[in-house]
Amino acid sequence: MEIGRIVSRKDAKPWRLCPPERTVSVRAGVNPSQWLLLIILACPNFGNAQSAINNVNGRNRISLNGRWHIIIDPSDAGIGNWLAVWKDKKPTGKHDFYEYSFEGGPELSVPRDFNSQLPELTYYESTVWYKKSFSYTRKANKRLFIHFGAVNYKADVFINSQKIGGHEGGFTSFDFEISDFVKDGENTIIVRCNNSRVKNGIPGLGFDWFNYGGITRDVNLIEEPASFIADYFIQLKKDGSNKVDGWVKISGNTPKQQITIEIPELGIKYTTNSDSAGLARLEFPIKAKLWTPAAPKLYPVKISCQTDAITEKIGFRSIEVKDSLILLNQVPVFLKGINIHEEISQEARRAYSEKDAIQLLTRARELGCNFVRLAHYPHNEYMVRAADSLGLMVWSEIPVYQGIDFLDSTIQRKMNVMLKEMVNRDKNRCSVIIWSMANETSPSSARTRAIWTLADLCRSIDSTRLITAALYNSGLKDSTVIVSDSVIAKLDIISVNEYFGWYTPWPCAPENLTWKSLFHKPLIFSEFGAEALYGNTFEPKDAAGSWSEDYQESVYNDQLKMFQHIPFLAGVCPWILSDFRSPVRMHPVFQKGWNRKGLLSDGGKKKKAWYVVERFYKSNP
Ligand code: GCB
Repeated sequence: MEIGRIVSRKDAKPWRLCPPERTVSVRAGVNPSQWLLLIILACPNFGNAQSAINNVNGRNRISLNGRWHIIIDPSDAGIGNWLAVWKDKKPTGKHDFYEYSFEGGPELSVPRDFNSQLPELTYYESTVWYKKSFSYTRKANKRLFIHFGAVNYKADVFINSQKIGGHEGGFTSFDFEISDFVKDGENTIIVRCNNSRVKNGIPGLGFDWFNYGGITRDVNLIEEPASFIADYFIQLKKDGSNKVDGWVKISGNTPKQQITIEIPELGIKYTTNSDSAGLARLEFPIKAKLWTPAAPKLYPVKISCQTDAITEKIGFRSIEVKDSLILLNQVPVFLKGINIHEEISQEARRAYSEKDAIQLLTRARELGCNFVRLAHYPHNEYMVRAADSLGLMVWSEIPVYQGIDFLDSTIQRKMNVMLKEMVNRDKNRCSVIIWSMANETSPSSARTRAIWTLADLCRSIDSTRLITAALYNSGLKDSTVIVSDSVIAKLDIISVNEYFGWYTPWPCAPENLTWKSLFHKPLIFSEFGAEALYGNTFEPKDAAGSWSEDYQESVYNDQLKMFQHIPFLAGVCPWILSDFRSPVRMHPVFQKGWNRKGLLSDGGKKKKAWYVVERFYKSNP
């Protein structure tokens, strides 16, 4: 199965497939790059990609969360025709038996990773089959979709024993129209989830986090009218003109409709018309209270057409770079950040709920942050929605991580799909200010070409945000670091992961280390830090590279000394909020399968370095 690819049967209604008859004619006042955007968005299935329905919780939905029957299938035998687990056959007599059964076996909670639910699945990386039944009554003029928040890493979905599609990629949402597959009465959904590492997967074979598998996010049925508001983009333009720029997309048999956008608190009622492709462009002035971390104002916005209406809260802000400054609403802002993995360390599991999201982001606020980097993959939608309302700017990233083979011919298309899936879901979240294309990719011409392609694609579908990629810290000569990676040419922000004091010894006193850049752009330290086992007194302070809290604290103090001397520094982002599980961290005393660079321990306790960061953030408004 290729990443993000719909394998809908011929007779399905793949509403996101770009109909062959769809043509886009050039209208006056729309420039070529805007048309590229419209074409991409009018055909969300562009490049075989699948873009999921967004604002799921704002739609008419039936949750399929809860207990699901499972079959653990380590050798992935159930997919073959001999066993054919998706057929869910039941024996009819003594000589008619099947060597599997969902009934009588274990159950798991959905959403939630499978590894943390059963001891035998702790380090499991292969197939688990999931099954759930639901009853449904078909309705005239209604369409039904099944939507998955995420399945790590590959999913194959069967309704009533018929395959309806598949998806590759563990951190983005996807859906299928199942109107023609459901029947009145009881229906069965079976999902084959496989979290095996894949050489040409994204991420690839090696990564420094726990490979939690399964149906890790919400599952919903979504019922829509025959023609419905499939998608929309409503954000403030970048240029400080206080104009909303965007579009609305209708899916269905009455694509030409009058579309209305209402923002009652601002007295706005804007109308426009969609074209024969169901697409309407919007542009209108707005006098809103702009969203900031200190005052994260969100407005209820209603989007309606003759056949459908949908509401959600949207904030308005602009984000730009000017020389080496990042400007939020035209005012320079310093990003006081923290990296976060999507994990509840105290329970050694993937975060999956709104409560989890609020717990993680509340700790970031407590630290004094105005910014979070959601590492290293798109997090649950609850995170970005909570960031909107809690007032945290967000960096969102696709898992193009370290060992990706940019020479592999399938990689670019997979990355493009994943990027579009990430942007599609969160494009209306004002908290998201940065899209990151990658983390720590070794410089090569293939890699630079690939990231530039991603950056161009990203700009063509969202011109309102900033683009970056976290880079290795290279270019150290004596006591000077020269930032020179050519990939930066197409990025808005230079982001460097540096581990002076941990992986790299300080070449001189931190305050004497000079940073120079070949680019006139803002710099963020997207990672820095050191490991410490909470409460560790085993290693004295003076033992170099020790795992003590004191050593970690001293690394942070040294980093602050270095920051003072970098005029183009626009933000910092320590690695990381909390200790996190990572099987590659094998030190038997200090790590035991955990990366210990957290400012918080796996039990949620503050280490000494926490206070260094907190003081720095809170004393620098
Ligand atoms: C990095 C990676 C991050 C690792 C971290 C570490 O540079 O981006 O994924 O977890 O270093 O702790 O080594």
